[in-house]
Amino acid sequence: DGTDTEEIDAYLSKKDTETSSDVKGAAKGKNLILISLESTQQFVIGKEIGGKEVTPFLNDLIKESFYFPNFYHQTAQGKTSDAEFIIDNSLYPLSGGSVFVRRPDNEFYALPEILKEKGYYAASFHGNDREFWNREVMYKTLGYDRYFSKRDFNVTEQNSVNYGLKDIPFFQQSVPYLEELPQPFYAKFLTLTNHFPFLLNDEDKYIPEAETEEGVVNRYFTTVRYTDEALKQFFADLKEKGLYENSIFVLYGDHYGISKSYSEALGNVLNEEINPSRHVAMQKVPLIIHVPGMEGKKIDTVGGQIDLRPTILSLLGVDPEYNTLSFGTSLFAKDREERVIFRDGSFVTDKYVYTENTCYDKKTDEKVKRNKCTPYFSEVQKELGYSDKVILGDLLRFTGKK
Ligand code: GP9
Ligand code: MN
Repeated sequence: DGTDTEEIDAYLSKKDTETSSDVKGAAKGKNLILISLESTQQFVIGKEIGGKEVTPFLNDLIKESFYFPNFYHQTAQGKTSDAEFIIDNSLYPLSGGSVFVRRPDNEFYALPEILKEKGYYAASFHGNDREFWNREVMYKTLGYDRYFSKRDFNVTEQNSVNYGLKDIPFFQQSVPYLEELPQPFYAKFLTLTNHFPFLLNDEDKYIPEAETEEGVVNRYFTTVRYTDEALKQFFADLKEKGLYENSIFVLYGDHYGISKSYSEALGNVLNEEINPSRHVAMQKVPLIIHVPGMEGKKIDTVGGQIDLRPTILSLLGVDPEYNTLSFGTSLFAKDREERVIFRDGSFVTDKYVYTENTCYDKKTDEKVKRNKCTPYFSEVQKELGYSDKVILGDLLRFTGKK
């Protein structure tokens, strides 16, 4: 009810660090192109397999982009849909199921709705069936004007693999649609090829597979490499069509691709032993924000998907008052609290990692006394609890700006 809203508002207002950013409004009025990189974890960046780069295009793009090497996914059972939900709403996912499936009738005040107030058009692109993750319904709730899904693309047996349309034809076929959108637009692209169990036709393998005892781990790097190629072609197409200069690009990994059960094989490829603290580090996903014309910069701040909406709004120069009931803070803000909270109550700070009821030193990954982590406990629980209240109590009915 209203009391909850006030209490949560009061808590969240203490987080606002917007004023200290120096890129605020740097991309005002530009198109926003968001690219969700299916199952892409940060360890592929700069990595080589058989002497070949796994992400040659991204490695180059990073040099001319804001790059956040300490950025984590925060998804739970809703996987891709959780990532979409977190980013558009700056709320945590639920601990069970997907908000897309469980709460499509809620009132939200999501990124598409916010940007539409600034004259934007919002569309999502994805080569799978439109009902998957209840997107067809939830996208309307979140304010998307148009969903380009499988039925909008030419999908054949030849140009698909695993869940659907391969990433290269997906981007190729999307460009003509993108050209027709009213500008400025917010366009979201969900890649698909790098999905478990990472299947690929031979002609799409640009690098050899890794050599461990787990096929899943071995194939993972080749499918990531394929998506990298798709991105390269997409950027080239956008430049040719004149859509590049007027746009900013936000590329992020949606969640892990290699689950805990493959830790041993993954550890072999990465030359390390993956203890619980390192397993948390494996939840880092790439975050690349590319603003044509702006110089590249590595930003080390610890953050997560929940911080993306305020980060994007800041860059686009949208007044923070539109960032209603937001649990994140702009990654560009200099005085932000460095912390990321996971759905299961694990968390990472600038110094510590807390997971499986154990506190670790982040630098050494060694166990440390529990009392190093206890000061964060109540805040972590409070934050997850408040976010749940917003979703389960449908609190944006009372507070969303319309
Ligand atoms: C399917 C795509 C992948 O449409 O979102 O689903 P995931 O299993 O990663 O949530
Ligand atoms: Mn996914």
